Amino acid sequence: MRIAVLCHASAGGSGVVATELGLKVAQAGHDVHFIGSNVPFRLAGQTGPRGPYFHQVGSYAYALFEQPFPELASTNTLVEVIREHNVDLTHAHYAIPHASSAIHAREITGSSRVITTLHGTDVTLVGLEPAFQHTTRDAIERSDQVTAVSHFLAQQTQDLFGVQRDIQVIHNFVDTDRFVRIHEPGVRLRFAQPDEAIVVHVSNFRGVKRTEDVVRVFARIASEIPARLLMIGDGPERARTFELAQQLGVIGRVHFLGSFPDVQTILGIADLFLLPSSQESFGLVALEAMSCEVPVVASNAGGIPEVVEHGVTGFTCPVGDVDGMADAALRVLRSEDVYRTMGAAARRAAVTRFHPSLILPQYLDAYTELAGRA
Ligand code: GMT
Repeated sequence: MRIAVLCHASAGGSGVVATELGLKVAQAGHDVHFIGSNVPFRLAGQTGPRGPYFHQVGSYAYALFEQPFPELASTNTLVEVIREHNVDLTHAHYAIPHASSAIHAREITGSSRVITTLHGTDVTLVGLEPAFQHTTRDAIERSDQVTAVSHFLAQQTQDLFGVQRDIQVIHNFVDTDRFVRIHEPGVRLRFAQPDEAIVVHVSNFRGVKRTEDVVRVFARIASEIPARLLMIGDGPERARTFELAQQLGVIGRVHFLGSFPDVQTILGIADLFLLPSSQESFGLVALEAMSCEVPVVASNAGGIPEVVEHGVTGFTCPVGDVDGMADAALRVLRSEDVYRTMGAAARRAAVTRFHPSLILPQYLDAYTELAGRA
């Protein structure tokens, strides 16, 4: 099959899923064409003359207009790719703007079916804004097939937009060969003394990630046991979060490491992963931590409980329950037994429920079915 992929290039879960899926589909022998204004975060260095391919969307600014028209440019590039490469279907990650562009390109070309994967932000945050409500609903309704990354998100989409159509739930997956425990002691020693616990958070530091809660939970942990917090990522809340770490007197134990794609290099040495988000349709990074045998303490927002099993692979608490999360974290970090049992259960869940071999066929079946439609 020949598949076009539209996704966001920035460091966010949807771009990661689109990239990891596209790479696996390409490995399975299909032609995959990524289309975007920039190479997606985790795709850098992986495209080539035998695919997967990357086609850059042109940009055009004209003095008369306040803004360029990026969605039209993206649709235009997609039309070119569909025609030049006989694309069978377009996989749009996000209802807006990508599914809208893909539907527009389908209308122009009269070919290339559209499969849309909803990731959360497109539905529960941006898509709900009055400025985008009609276009989001239209994109969901007129896609040929729609998938959502959790049962929670599928239900939310139906409830919030009154959408009647079928939404297939396909959970995200993790590459369990790449996301593994790192056993060399030297790697841990770069960040922590042997007696210190390593707590990790990874996100794009948007308000919904509640990164200040991460620091508050950590401050309580650090007041009781030796520990370090490694903060990976960057975004609008970074400065405020840094300031809070200073105010709480833990800044010497908190390391802001910035944003980078190979997060397994840090997750592989973590003892605990924190994800206190106020909204999360799935929580891909929690799954990546679990694959590295790391217990997760998270909020019970959205689809997180479909990933983190309370009391088994970690603990989930109500959003904002800093004390509850700190107590849960200390329960894990104080007991070698709890830590090892939960870490092993986390890895087992990643392998038995979210392995690519379980998830990839679901997408390939959906692709085959769509490509076969007249
Ligand atoms: O929240 C993020 O980090 C970015 C966001 C995105 O849209 O790229 O992630 C969403 O998609 C991920 C992959 O499916 C999910 O794991 C995240 O839970 C989801 N974020 C939200 O729902 C807020």
